[in-house]
Amino acid sequence: MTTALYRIAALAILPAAALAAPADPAASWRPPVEKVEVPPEELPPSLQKYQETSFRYRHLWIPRAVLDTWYFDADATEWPYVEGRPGVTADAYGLEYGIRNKGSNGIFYVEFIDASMNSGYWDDIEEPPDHLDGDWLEPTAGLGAVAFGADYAYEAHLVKVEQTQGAFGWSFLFGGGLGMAILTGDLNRWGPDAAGNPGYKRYIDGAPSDGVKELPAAFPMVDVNAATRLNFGNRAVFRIEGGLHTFVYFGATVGVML
Ligand SMILES: [Ca+2]
Ligand SMILES: [Ca+2]
Repeated sequence: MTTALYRIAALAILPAAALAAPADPAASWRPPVEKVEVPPEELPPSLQKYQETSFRYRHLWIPRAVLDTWYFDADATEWPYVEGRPGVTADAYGLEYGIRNKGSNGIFYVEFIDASMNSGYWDDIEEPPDHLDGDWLEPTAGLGAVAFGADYAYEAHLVKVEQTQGAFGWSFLFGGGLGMAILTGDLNRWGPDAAGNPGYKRYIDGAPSDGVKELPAAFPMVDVNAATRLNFGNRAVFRIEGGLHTFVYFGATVGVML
């Protein structure tokens, strides 16, 4: 009986003893893993994380070739009005908050898009052409949009700031993003009347407008961006950029790094 108890006790102790036994140091020795924690401020400047606040300006437009898809212009045979179709241009003034890390940039923006379109005659394309059924459109003073959105950009460093002892960096950025624009202001509209007077004649004659043109209350901002960026001493940044911001654009951004 006591022998059996000893055996049971031995069976219970054996695994515990095996676990407790000191491992053969020669068998288990591995070179220690060198896990060096570099403090973020000791990373090379081009690898550090930064925040940035910036002011930006962009000139936006819709290329005439794109508008030609839907509207006749002065080069159409029998274009009836003395002036050609107006251009669609705007100036956008925005604020940005940016966060960067190595080659990645996240940019959040809010901006006011101020339309700089002249009033004029917009003749829709149809077959056979009817050049007298177009609209005279006159923007109100506040025509534009308030836009906000987010962009991602990959950054390729040509000159890293640490290569110039922190004085200067130069990089290229490529990316895109999405946003939303809320339309402001209106386009007053003069169409043709039942007597066959075209919209431009009714406008010149001082007839009251037919109301405002139906426009979407909001539209998406679709961004495809290419930029070159100058970094002055990891303090100030200057970017020149262009691409697609729903409209075609080029612009510049000046900011401070935080
Ligand atoms: Ca028509
Ligand atoms: Ca037409």
